Amino acid sequence: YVLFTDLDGTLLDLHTGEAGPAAEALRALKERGIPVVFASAKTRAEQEVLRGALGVEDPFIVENGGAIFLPEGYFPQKPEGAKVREGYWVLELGLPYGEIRRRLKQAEARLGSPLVGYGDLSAEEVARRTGLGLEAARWAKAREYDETLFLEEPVEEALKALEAEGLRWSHGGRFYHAHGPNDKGQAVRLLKELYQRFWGPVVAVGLGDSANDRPLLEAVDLAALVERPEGGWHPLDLPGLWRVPGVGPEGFARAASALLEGRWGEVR
Ligand code: 2M8
Ligand code: MG
Ligand code: MG
Repeated sequence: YVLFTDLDGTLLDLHTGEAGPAAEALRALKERGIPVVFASAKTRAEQEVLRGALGVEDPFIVENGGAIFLPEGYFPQKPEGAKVREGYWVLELGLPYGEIRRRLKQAEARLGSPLVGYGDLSAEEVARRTGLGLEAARWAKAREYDETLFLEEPVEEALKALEAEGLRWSHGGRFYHAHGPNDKGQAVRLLKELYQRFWGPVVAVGLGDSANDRPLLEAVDLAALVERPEGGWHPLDLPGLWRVPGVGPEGFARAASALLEGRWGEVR
């Protein structure tokens, strides 16, 4: 097994950012040699902090599939096309942040009203609008492949303006994101192929909570949604999808134990 998981609202409580019971589940998975791959809208900087705190040492997918970071030497050979950077092999699937920002400015001109993203705001302002602490807001602002936007409803015109500039968008549970042609699913598929090439056949397991997890859940062999804080599951429908009881990290922990105990999908 290789477990691919979303962070906010899945491994982490959507509001407090705490892993709670999921921290223990991560230890159990590690003990059994099951890699846990974070697949999130969060930046490399944000994920590095979490990896440190939670003792996770596997590859990770940043900014809605913008890039895959593999610790250098994780596989016996550097994957084709990977760049060596700061102790990582990096597979880039997205557009550079600077290019996204440039296209957003063009989309703004097309739209005739501002498209406000993290790059337009101070860390203090990002902290205020997201509820992140100031330091965490700085890590969230360290974007490389995706811009988080504060859009006001109705969003249709704004999203059309992004598309007209060749950008794609996703919704991360709280915010809209503008990015290149990437999504979490492409990154998951590519990384699964690498695991299979170097380790042999693997069963890919995926956990998520919201709309931007659809591509991830479609890319795996066993998919599950955890509950949302408002109760119930995101209205996603996929064949074989397991709707795990338990909000965020509670659901994560339950799904992880089920996997380890060979009773995946049994609790409803
Ligand atoms: C944004 O991502 C979340 C999902 O993970 C969202 O869109 O709801 C990103 O800016 C991320 O980097 C940041 O940590 C998070 C804070 O809530 O918001
Ligand atoms: Mg989420
Ligand atoms: Mg996410």
